[in-house]
Amino acid sequence: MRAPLCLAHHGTEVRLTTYLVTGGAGFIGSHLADALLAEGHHVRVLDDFSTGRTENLDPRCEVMRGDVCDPAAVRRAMVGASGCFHLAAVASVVRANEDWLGTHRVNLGGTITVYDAARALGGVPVVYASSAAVYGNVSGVAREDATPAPRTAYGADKLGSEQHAGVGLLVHGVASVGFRFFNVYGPRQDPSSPYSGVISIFARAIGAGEPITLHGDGSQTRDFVFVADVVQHLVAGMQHLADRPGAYLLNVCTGRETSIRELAEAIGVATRRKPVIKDGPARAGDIAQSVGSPRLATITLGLHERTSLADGLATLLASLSGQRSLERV
Ligand code: NAD
Ligand code: UD2
Repeated sequence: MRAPLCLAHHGTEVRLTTYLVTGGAGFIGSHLADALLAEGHHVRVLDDFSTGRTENLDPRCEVMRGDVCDPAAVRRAMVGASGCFHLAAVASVVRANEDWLGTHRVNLGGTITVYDAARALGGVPVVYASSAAVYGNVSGVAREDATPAPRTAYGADKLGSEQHAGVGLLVHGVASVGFRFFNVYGPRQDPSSPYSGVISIFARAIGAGEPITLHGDGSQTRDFVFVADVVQHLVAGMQHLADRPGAYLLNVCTGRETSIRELAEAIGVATRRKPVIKDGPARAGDIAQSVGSPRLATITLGLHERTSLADGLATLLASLSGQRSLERV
């Protein structure tokens, strides 16, 4: 399938760049699709809509409903693409612990299916989502040269994705950037799912005057990174591969850690509602501290700015109130 044409104003043929986004109907993938469209690219989405939603997608996206574990579907979706952003996964630690084999099939099997299609099509560059879960319990700031020690099936599959990406370059010449996302938040993260991020759960509940539950004493910390910053890293990563092909691993984080109790207070301030807090048991295997170093990504990709938690929360809450006002219509 050749890239679609657009005719420049002086009538010469200009070929649009096509990018494949697996998981493009999801929280992060749909924001990436929006950014690629805004840059004038053609976006092809491969998604099975298991957690992704049609309403997340700009109608200009070309949508292929399919399973990332299906080699023929992935090959069809990747033909003619200048690059592949691979975000499709079961993005839940809890679900990976509950359905070990099923989530492994998607999170590692699906990822290798993507790499293998990239190989078969002559070396399509791949930018893929890994996770801070590969670090496990790191005391202090997590840097990319730390020894990975995943504590969940989810983290182990993300680490496997990184190791197969390295093989992909060595054996097959497939260039890649793996991004270790820390805790991503922003509009379209589905608060209704028990697997959703704590910020989307707290923002919806506090905004609605409903109680929130602090797991444990709320002292556990996270590095919360706004979805727009994640998209900026993904786009810059693909550009970097065009300039300097290789196999890279980079954190996507802010370098700032926030406790869950501080988070609840910050959302209370932003919503001008005092959070109603219930204490709950600590989550089994919960990570006590998670904060990353953004230094290597900054140096490699030249990305210096990260959205502050206050600014990110303000944007998220504005989008939620916008949704509520639409719902009232
Ligand atoms: P999401 O659930 O919103 O997006 C995942 C998308 O993949 C969905 O659209 C889903 O329908 C699709 N999908 C799932 N299984 C599929 C399959 N077999 N075939 C085709 N499509 C399939 O989650 P998200 O938060 O946007 O996560 C995107 C990526 O980022 C995932 O790889 C996730 O592991 C990773 N990640 C997310 C976070 C976070 O904080 N949200 C943190 C670390 C890593
Ligand atoms: C996130 C990702 C996970 C994986 C991991 C890597 C999500 C939803 N999960 O898991 O996919 O990448 O990072 O480190 O993005 N909490 C409460 N009350 C609630 C909900 C959560 O106290 O109602 C606590 C929870 O116990 C944890 C913290 O908030 O200590 C963050 O929880 P999370 O589910 O948002 O994300 P996390 O870090 O467990």
